Amino acid sequence: MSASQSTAILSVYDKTGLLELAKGLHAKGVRLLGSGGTAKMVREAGLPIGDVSDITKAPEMLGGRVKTLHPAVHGGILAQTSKESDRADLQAQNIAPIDIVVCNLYPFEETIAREPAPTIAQSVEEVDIGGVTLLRAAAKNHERVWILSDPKDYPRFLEQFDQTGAEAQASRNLLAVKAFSQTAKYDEAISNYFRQQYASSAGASATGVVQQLPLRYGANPHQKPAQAFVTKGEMPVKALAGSPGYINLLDSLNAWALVKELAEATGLPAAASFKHVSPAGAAVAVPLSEVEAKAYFVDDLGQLSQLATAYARARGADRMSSFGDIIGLSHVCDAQTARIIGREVSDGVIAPGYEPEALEILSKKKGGKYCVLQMDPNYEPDLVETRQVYGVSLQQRRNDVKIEKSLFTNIVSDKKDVPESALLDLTVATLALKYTQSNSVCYALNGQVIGLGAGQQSRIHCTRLAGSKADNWWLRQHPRTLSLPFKKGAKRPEKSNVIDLFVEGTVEGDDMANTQERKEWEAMFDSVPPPLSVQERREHAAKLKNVVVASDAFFPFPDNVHRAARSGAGYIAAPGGSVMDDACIEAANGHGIVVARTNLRLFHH
Ligand code: 93A
Repeated sequence: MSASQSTAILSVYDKTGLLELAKGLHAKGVRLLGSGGTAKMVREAGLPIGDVSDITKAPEMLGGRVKTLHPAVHGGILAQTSKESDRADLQAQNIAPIDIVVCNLYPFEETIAREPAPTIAQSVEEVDIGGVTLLRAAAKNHERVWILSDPKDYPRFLEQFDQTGAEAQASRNLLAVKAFSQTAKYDEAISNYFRQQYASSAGASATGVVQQLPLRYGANPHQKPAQAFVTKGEMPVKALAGSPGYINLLDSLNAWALVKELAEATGLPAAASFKHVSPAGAAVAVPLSEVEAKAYFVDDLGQLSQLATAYARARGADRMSSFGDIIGLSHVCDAQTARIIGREVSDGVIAPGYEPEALEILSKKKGGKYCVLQMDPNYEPDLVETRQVYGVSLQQRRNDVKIEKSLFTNIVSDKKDVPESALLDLTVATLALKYTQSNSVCYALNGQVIGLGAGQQSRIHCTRLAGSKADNWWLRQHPRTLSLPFKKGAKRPEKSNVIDLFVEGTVEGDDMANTQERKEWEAMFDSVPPPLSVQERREHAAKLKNVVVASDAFFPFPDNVHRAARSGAGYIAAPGGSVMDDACIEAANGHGIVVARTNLRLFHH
């Protein structure tokens, strides 16, 4: 071999394009060395190629487990030939530098996806060691070494190999990125496989290294398999009862984040009721009035614990939306909170712990299928979060911004006074938005969400939706709603539905007379109540005051402010930044509304 002759090591599982590449390299005077099968194929095509064992002086062994793992190979790849000491090391060991590495790996992912599933022993044999080492070593030394990890790159490489200087370096850099990404993806597939085999909650709890939570299915029942996992530390969520699905866990983790931050920001126990990855309600433990207790169906329970109060409020915000919710609790769940949960239709609960009696109550719910999740309260997520959409990874810094009272000090309206109660509500509303699918607008009062518009493409639609929910919430506290003459035995969800139709006025019109829906509605009463008149609605609406309205992005037009005012808005918090900011503030001034400009956008998806 001449001193200037380049050397390439070829070791590929996927032999696509191998012969064309070998021919091209040979034509450029490159010395070829190959591992067993690779060398055989090239040789049989009539091209000169040596065996890796020519330089290692050791045969492939252990049935192929050791082919290229040798200092003669890796010294040759890793040497920085610009360094005198490296050159001396190579010379002392009689090792020649290697300039090109061509490698792709055993098909681990394809193997484990096979039907019937391979045994663990069969999968183990597909874990490539030497190939990964070749890729990584060559990619590490990309200052000098070319690493070809994808047959698609061969033709272009044959042109690039003639490049020199910065141009060649730029090509090597990109090839290195590709190789690093390939080993990362390969290792991810391997760790994922073994995590599923060994580290699920059933198998690993004894060893204390549970990293995986099997999920019943993905977003839909046909999306199987599904799992949740962490790649470092332990899984922060444990299922004490039931088995969550994918959306259950999405709701649970968002609900936990929200209640944790609510409790931290306000110093009060907090609760949230989640559906489809947005809160239906969220609240902190502000004592309930008698009217609220009745409207929230908890007036039979007497004095409530703080946590039970927070949950009663969260659940009471929008009872229709909370049907089948995932509940988040900031503190250890007590028996009273569990009893309230026990009699509602719900899918699961996440809390930092459960008193024994509470756990007993919840574990019996839904015939034992109710999801009781325990969250590690000390868990801190990584600052960077990654997800995949349609095979593409998206990465961002987690939204770790803290929502505190100080966010609401930049008052831009004529009216300036923001009392403590409004500051609390602004905090609750803004934190709720942080965990609500955008666009979102939130109305809050008495430490709780009273109307939340989520996932709307238009802001005014969002403001209207949230406003109509707040109106509905308020009308549920109308004396006539509170005293609806339900027939005996009406169930809680049935009552919620009937009340909803009553306050919305849905079944009143002449066109509804004699309809099936109207008949079913009437059948729920001992005596059918007359509808709420326009006058009654107006008088009641006028009593709703001091409502806080927060928006996850600026209001583009004053119509939002006018709509908020119709549902008793006294305070608005929004980031600002619209060309219409001044017009919006003007509108707020007209209604006597205080506006806090937060300069903080809170989109969430
Ligand atoms: O079992 S291994 O991890 N041990 C090794 O030392 C080794 N070196 C290369 N597998 C090893 N390889 C892999 O062999 C390569 O990644 C490539 O996928 C395959 C090529 O084998 P052959 O040339 O015998 O077809």
